[in-house]
Amino acid sequence: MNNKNSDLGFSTRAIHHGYNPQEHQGALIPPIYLTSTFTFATAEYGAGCFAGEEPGYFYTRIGNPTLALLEARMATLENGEAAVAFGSGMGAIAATLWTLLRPGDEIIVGRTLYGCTFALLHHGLAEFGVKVLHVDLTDLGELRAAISPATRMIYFESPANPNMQLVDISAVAQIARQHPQLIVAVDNTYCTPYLQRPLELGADLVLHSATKYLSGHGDITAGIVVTRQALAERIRLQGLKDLTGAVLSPQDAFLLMRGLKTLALRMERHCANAQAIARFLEDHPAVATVAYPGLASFAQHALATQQMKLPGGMIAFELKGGLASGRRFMNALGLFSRAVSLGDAESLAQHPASMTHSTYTPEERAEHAIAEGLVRLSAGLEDIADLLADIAQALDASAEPATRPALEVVTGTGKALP
Ligand code: 4LM
Repeated sequence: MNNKNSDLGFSTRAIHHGYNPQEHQGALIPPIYLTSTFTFATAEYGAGCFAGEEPGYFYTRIGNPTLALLEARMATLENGEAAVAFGSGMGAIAATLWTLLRPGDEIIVGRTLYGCTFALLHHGLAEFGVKVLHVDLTDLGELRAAISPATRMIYFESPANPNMQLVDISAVAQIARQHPQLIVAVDNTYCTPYLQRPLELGADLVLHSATKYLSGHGDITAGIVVTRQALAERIRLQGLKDLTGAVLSPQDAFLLMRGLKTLALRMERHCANAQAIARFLEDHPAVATVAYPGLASFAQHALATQQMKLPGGMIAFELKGGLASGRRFMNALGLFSRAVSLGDAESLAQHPASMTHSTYTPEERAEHAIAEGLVRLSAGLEDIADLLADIAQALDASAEPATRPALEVVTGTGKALP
């Protein structure tokens, strides 16, 4: 198989890129290099490796052939020069920010971010002298006004976790181009490169929690950064090697590559299921709001169509009965699991204000557009009729007991699993 970033299609590269069985005893599946260290033929060669003068592996925290194959595949799928793998999404984010920011620097971030990213910025970097500025990136005038000579990075999620707000990646990148010191970093976890490729839209760096759709089976934690070669090397040698040590295990890199092979197929199904669920919720009388980029009613539907291949597998919605109804809805689910994380084969439901975004204070959630009653769904790969039936019965059970139809069973338990 040709190892170059060629004209081959997305899935072909996800399955074959960077691997030639004939170089590995004919093994169809790449071997796992399950080793923490590598031997040196001579002391001089080992010294050369450490000095960066010899090619070759010397310690898995810095590099490993299994991790290198995963990194090559992620780089080609995001259409970037190089990638660095990490033991979690937070490992990737922390290593990148600690490498690229110094005391006195400023970072502009989107209005809404995943809870632990928010905590890293405000309880980590800010306490080490980095100024964190939240900007509504849908207002490009506000962005222009916020950039100062000390700004080093613009960092955001699109769609944002959990409220689904989008950012026009091309527009932000165009503004950033006028400031050569600026790096535009996009957390592409919700989309994966199958739905959205920020580097092609002008961003400098893409990050992922590969725990989610990329691996796709809820059995590992992993993270990835894709960017230019020189920047990737800096992040590897500082952020990964020295500042966090957040290395991915070769076994988990293998599972992640196994997940990548079916990424396109899975994303198509996640998106189709989410679209059907969003439509169902929108038409239901108990539902107050639904945020899903594939709905015509979604405020940024046009932008979604422009920069995303499909609208994704995540939905945020609120019930008319607010938080109390949301809790009853969640407790009544039978097929959906009550769990954080996303992008698994299993459909998941969680409550951001008390779970993934409990790192924000209630006042901060209000300021950052995270409603207390918001429920987040990750549409899995199950049959859509079963998912809709589960949601329908849980919505019925979410009504206040006094307002439920008289003959309805009040236990509110979900559909039992076999
Ligand atoms: C969750 N999310 O939302 P690790 N970036 C984004 C994320 O959603 C996450 C991370 C980074 C959730 C986890 C419990 C947009 C995580 C962090 O969990 O460190 O792989 O990724 O449910």
